[in-house]
Amino acid sequence: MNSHDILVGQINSLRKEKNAVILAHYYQIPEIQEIADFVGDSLDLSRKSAETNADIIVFAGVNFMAETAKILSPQKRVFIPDLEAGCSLAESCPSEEFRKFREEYPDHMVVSYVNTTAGIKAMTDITCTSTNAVQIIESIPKEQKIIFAPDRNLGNYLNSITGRNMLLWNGACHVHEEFSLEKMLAILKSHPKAKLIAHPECQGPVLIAADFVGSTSALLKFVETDGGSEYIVATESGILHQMRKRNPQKTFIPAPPIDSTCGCNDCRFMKLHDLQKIFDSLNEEKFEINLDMEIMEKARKPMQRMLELSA
Ligand code: CIZ
Repeated sequence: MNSHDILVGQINSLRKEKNAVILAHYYQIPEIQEIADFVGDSLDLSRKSAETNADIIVFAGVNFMAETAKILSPQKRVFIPDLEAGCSLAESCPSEEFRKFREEYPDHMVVSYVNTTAGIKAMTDITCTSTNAVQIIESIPKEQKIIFAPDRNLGNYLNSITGRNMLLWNGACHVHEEFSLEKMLAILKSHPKAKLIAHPECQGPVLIAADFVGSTSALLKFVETDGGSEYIVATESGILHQMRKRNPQKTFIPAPPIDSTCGCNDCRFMKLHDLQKIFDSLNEEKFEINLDMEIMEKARKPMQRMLELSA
């Protein structure tokens, strides 16, 4: 047995002994996706967190996702393998600044993307993910004014799809902002049969050039059902693992970032986790997510509304 198999064996024993589950986002490294009890996007993972009978959830994702699991399952213990796994998008929307912004528009309701801190969720009327955003927004009467936070690219895209004029918070995800349209067009030139598929957190010109735009789950579904054979994928590169696994006959090319030396199409926060840290998290019961009770109560309501609407 090699050291990887030994470590996986130890993780398996611990998760059984402690009645724990490992939830992993599609942006995690392949080794983690392979050992997780469940792999998915934020919406799937929120549902799993709310449903699981486990006593412990080890969340291989970024902080806001582990917080979401705690908010939906406050009686469970939720751990994140590396405490530094933040999210540039969630951090682009600090609570105090957002509170002031919201106070300037008292007649607007707040729709926030789940990629926010618990503090922002507590000031939100309904959350959404990139998978259900159109459905959530279309459930709101047309005359109701809306603030959308925190991603301006997703917000602009949603305005164009739904015909709304939502007021947008000026936040963005460092991974999706960094893709180079010029480099993608150059790849398309040398791979004329390839299709460009992009996440709606990408900038407008990338979305206009894309053959298909969707959340990670929608991108996965698209490549499984589409007749093409080659795809340039403009989102975090972790998703390529599931794409290749489910479609071994097709070719997937990660979209390049502007600065190719910075490796920006990998989220450095998502990629902080590894198998050893998952083992340590289970073994030493670290790092536990603890949130203020009042914030959790307030943050749960917009999430439950979202889950009910997208059931
Ligand atoms: O909602 C999520 O899980 C994220 C961050 C991306 C996506 O589209 O799934």
